[in-house]
Amino acid sequence: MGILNVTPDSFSDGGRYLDFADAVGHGEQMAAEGADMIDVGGESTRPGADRVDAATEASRVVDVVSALAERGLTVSIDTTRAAVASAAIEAGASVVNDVSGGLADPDMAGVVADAGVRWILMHWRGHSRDMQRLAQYENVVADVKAELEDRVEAALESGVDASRLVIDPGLGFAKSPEHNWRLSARLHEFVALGYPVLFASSRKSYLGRLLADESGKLRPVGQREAATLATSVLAFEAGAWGVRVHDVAGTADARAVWLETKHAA
Ligand code: PMM
Repeated sequence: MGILNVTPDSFSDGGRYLDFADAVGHGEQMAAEGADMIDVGGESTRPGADRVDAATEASRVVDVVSALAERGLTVSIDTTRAAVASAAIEAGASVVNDVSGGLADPDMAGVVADAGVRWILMHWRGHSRDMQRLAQYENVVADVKAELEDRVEAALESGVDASRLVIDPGLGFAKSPEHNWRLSARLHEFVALGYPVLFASSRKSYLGRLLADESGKLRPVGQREAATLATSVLAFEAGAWGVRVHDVAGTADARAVWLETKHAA
């Protein structure tokens, strides 16, 4: 899954794809590099980010979704809002990537069920503004699994077909670096729940912290690519269904190496 943030303030690519032609061009490029789907987002979810209103969010994404879908690409819409998901589905999106796992908007389940689209349920405890204070767990793996299972249950009760669901442990969302590492190390336990698992580590700050210099300064966002690729290969090995990344070309190469090694075994 290639990331296309049509936002002024996302932590890695914020501001780069606000222009319509740049956004569509980048989506096409990621597809050519091997992305099976393009994840279009119009609201930054970076820790501490302020929210934008639904009309602004929808206006950023709808034309881009429609242009990519018209070109035959599979488009996912990264939103927690039912109205934005609905507009994007209308424009041709066939996947809803909901970082709130259906918690932020009570109407989301109905929109997804009616449209019959895929729904990525990410583990989430609150909006970006205050999520880091919610990073308190008894046992992070058990707690995140249980909370995700609750979201799956709620989705099924709302009439969403089980075959449409994908789960995601939500790295960086109400998680400390230690939580992210623990969840990554035990990703196979999420795979064992029986739903496809999406892993989304790309350029996140826990990688910047691991690779900080001697003074403690985080490795800059643009220099976290090799670390991201390493986490993606580990996720494939753990059985992940997909990875959500900025660098599609590098990920496709890393996946080819992983696949060839698997086949040679
Ligand atoms: N992370 C971000 C945005 N969307 N979606 C899913 N399913 N999982 C994630 O971990 C996730 C997401 C934030 O990263 P970005 O600013 O690079 O888009």
